Amino acid sequence: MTQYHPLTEQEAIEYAKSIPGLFQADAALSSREIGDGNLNLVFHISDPAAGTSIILKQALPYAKVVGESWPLSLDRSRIESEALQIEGELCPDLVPRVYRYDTILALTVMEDLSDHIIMRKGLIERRVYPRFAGDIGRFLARTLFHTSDLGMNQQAKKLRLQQFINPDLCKITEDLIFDHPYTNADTNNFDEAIQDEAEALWNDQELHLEVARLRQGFLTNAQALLHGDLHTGSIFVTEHSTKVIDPEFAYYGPMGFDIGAVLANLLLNFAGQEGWSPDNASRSEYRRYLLQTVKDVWATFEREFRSLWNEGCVDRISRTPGFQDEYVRQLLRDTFGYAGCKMVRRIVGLAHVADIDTIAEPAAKERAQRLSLAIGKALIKHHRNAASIDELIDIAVKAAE
Ligand code: SR1
Ligand code: MG
Repeated sequence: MTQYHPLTEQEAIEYAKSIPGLFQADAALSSREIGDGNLNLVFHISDPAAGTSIILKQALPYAKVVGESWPLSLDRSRIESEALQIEGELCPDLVPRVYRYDTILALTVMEDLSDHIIMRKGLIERRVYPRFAGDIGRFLARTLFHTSDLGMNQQAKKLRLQQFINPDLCKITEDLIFDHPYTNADTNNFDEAIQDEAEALWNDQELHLEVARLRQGFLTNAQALLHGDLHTGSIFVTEHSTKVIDPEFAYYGPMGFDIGAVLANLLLNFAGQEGWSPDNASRSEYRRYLLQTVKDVWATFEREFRSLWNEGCVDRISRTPGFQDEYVRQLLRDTFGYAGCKMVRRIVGLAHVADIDTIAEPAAKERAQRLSLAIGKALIKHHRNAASIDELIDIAVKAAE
């Protein structure tokens, strides 16, 4: 196929068959478009007789969630496949295998992870993932360290930065996370019941100042190659395995943005526990699990990041005693701030999360929304003074009391 166009399910089969080694030539393949995200087509192609399958992900030239009025560059597909490749070199067990990238069709063919479940869904079902904190902490430490000036040659890093210039997707984040929730923007989307909360966000100058500082970091701090959208819908899990998918928002930005995304989404589920019903496992027990996971993610990240630094920092002057402690302290502060921004946007902004939106009882949903905003705002306001991950736990626990 020589020209870009969105594939049909049948064309996806023909495409899959044209790739040598994936399926038998005479296999009777079936194809389903299963994309439920905001931006892309996702085809699940399987050979039921052989029990084999693959995923074919194709970018659309606009944001699917809004429509053709919001054009988006197809280059994000290249960015996603190249980010997956780098992540795969650094953490082979934590990302799907990529079989092919097609520049013209803006399409990536990759491993099918249907034996896993999207983590957000798992958390909504109140499942427990014993490997998750260790795996994601290691993923964060390795991908962020090795793509930064600490872990790679600084001239090579500048060239890599060039490879990941991602203006359209950064613009989505700049608007939907760092701007629109703090003004009466058309894209905002919130329940009438929390109109008072939205207006409070629009008028809180102290909050705006902190968000402006965090936004500035997102715009200018090219610290490491980020995943860029590391929420629990971008992570597949089982009890024994963790796989990070969807790095189409990848760009060079502040490390705390990725770490904060993971923690924010655990905390959104924490807030969503307001939708608890007596036939589920105890709400407080599950909340303890979530908060312990938050602590373990940070602890693993910090331990692994420091050990990578101690064993392999490529920058002589960065090895000066005291600099590592200062650097990690700043990462913690950024993590608090970006986690807060990511919580606020999921309640009043364009794109929400199922952890909150699927709560059936309106009063419980409203409580969960208010709790998310309370935690998010407190994290943003406190972020420049953050000194320990325990403070984040305290903020969540106190807000839920
Ligand atoms: C228009 S895209 C909305 C959101 O979906 C993605 O997952 C990102 O989080 C983006 O902000
Ligand atoms: Mg995505």
